[in-house]
Amino acid sequence: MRKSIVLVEPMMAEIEARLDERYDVFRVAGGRDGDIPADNRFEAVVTGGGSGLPPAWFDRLPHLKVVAINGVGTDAVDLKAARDRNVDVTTTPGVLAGDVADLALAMILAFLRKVPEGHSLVRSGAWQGGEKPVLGRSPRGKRIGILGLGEIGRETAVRATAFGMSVSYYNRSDVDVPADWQRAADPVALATQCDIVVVSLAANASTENMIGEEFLNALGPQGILVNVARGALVDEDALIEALTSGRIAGACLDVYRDEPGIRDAFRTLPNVLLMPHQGSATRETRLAMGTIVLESLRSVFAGERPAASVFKDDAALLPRRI
Ligand code: 8YV
Repeated sequence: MRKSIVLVEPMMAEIEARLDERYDVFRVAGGRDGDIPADNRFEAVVTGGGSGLPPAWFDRLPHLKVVAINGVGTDAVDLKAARDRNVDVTTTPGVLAGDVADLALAMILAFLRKVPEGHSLVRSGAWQGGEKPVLGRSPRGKRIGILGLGEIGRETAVRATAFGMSVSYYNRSDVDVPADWQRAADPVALATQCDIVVVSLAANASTENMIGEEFLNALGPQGILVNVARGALVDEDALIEALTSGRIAGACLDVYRDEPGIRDAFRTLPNVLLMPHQGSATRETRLAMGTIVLESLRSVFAGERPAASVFKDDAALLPRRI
């Protein structure tokens, strides 16, 4: 009998076509739990890292075997509830870190070199009319701080060195790093010693609001905050205050606490660069992610433990790096 699955977020057409070939796919736009029929035989939910799974679905889906996340963040899925019910949870490891790091660097360079401002100046005709562009800042010699040295943080640091930046990092556990990368004692120390801090930590109870007033004060009036991880890591009230008062120079944000909703202030402040959660959004990477999702579903339905299961070891329920 064909398996029935729930698809929470649209995927690439090629991947959705494979899903439709193999399974009966029930599409729930935006993860509204009211849309799930009471009497259902859904055995899998395919969802995004940000969308996850509403907790109530565990009760609404009595036949659920796997939550396949098309991403690496597990913060929007209750892992303990899944494990208690013997529901596997899979992610897409090993394929997206490079793209997320590329976006972090793209935003940093765009911010420093005033790419959005220059684009608008030319588009509006103001440059042709004689208005002068403002000077940017060079990345060379800047100190970049990586908050969370997982795969994404590491890829970001390597790229930053190519633009002449020196690397500091904060990571809870010991990690092997090149000799010239400096380890900071804690996140505030990292902010103190850096010009730019990139947030690349997983969101969980112990990291929520890690970027608050104290951190932002330490980053200082020349400092730039870059978030490619999760909005929940940042106290957005404190960030808006710091951006408004000039206690930090700016922020480059790809993620927000209530996506796709964002705080009004972010839309009007001149010193922010905004992206709509596009870190992993390239055709190549989304294809690779979707391929892992397809393989995870295949293996669960074949009675195998998927290679991308987060329950391969007991560390799954502990705070982790991304
Ligand atoms: C994706 C993500 O944008 O990996 C994650 O956790 O949030 C992103 O890669 C998302 O999973 C697709 O919705």
